[in-house]
Amino acid sequence: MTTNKGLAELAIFGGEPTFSEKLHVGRPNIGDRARLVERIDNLLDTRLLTNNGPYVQEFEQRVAECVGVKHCIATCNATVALEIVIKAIGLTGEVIVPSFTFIATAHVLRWQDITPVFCDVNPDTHSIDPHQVESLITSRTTGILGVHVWGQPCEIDALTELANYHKLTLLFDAAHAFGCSYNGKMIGNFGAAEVFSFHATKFVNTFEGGAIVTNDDDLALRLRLMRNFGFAGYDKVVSLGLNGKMSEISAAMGLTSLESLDDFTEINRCNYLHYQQELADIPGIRMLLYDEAQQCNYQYIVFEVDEHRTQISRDHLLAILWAENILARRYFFPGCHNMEPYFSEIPRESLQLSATESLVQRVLVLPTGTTVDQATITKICQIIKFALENAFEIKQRMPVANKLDVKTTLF
Ligand code: T4K
Repeated sequence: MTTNKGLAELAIFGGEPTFSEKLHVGRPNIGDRARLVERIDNLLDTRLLTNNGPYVQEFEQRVAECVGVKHCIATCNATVALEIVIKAIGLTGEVIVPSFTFIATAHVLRWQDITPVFCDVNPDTHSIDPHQVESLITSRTTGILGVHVWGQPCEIDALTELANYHKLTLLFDAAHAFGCSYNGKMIGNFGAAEVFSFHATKFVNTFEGGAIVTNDDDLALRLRLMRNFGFAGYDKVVSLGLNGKMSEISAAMGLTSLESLDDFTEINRCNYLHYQQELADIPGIRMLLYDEAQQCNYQYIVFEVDEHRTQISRDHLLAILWAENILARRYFFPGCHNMEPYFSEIPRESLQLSATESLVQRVLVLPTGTTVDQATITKICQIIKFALENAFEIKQRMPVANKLDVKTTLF
């Protein structure tokens, strides 16, 4: 697709898709395949498949070293990690969370009969707004669960001050933020504990996986017990617990992935810079910029589409991209408060989420990672530029964007 071609060549109007294979947001990075296979061979030979085996222990050690934290407790995924840490800390009543996050952040609270109290975000950074957090604190509030959305740290100092002043527990959902820093200190060292995700779609992955990191010795002990049914030895159960263990094959993938961490980050950074260069200075398109003075993993390429200036909506653009086999995503549409069970339970008038409501209509996340090269990014950006240059005619020819059916079949 070049910008001097006609509208009819857009796949949405019947042209050939620009890409013959689907381009995904979150296509997994693999790393050194031979090294992974070697590790898998070894675990098959030793028949140590799970239950805090040697790979899991080594993975925990490596993660703790990367982050500079005392304890890392690896888990089967970040959702279970959040559930365990919430239980271990004893949160109850109400916990303040952003609505602009993946649904897991809210569900882990509600799963334990804790009310997630949805807070708005700063429209510039997309992270929880500390001013509104303060206004949402009630006598039932026991904690604040901040989310380092896209790997951008929350306003940690302000949240820490608030939590200390009101004697609340501060936790961070750092699912996106492994390998990122705040004021020179690695994410993982803040609040009572932080939780990383190593899901397949994260730049460092363990197929499925997560980890809780903390500098609190007592908490770490309780977390370890709770991750393994509360077992403190054979036949000895000393606390409530569940099965939150990471398997050896996941840890083998994690170790292999960590060995390529610098390469993955550098590829993400180059892709980020390339998108930035291609789509700079386009009216109505804002790229979420990372603070390059900090360590960043650059794993999400996030744009906001301001329909008033571009003339076509984010959803029009999304449909155009999907037709070209570019499976851009509109994370975190429609916002947790608009998903069940929250949508039916929470009275609309009690919510003040104007920045969130606006963001869920504007955010567009584009593909990056090791499977995306710069030539691909150039083509993606050409389509976006072409769509914006021809916004008026495209809108005439397309059905109403919110009636467009974005297919859910991804493979
Ligand atoms: N907190 C936050 C803030 C989070 O963002 C998340 C997860 C969590 C907590 C919970 O973490 P975990 O319990 O998952 O560890 C994806 C991920 O599934 C999810 O982990 C992630 N956040 C969320 C932001 O994104 P989906 O529903 O978009 O995933 P899915 O299946 O559409 O995958 C994205 C694309 O990646 C697909 O188009 C295809 C491609 N893909 C995916 C997988 C799994 C592959 O090519 N191969 C694969 O194996 O949620």
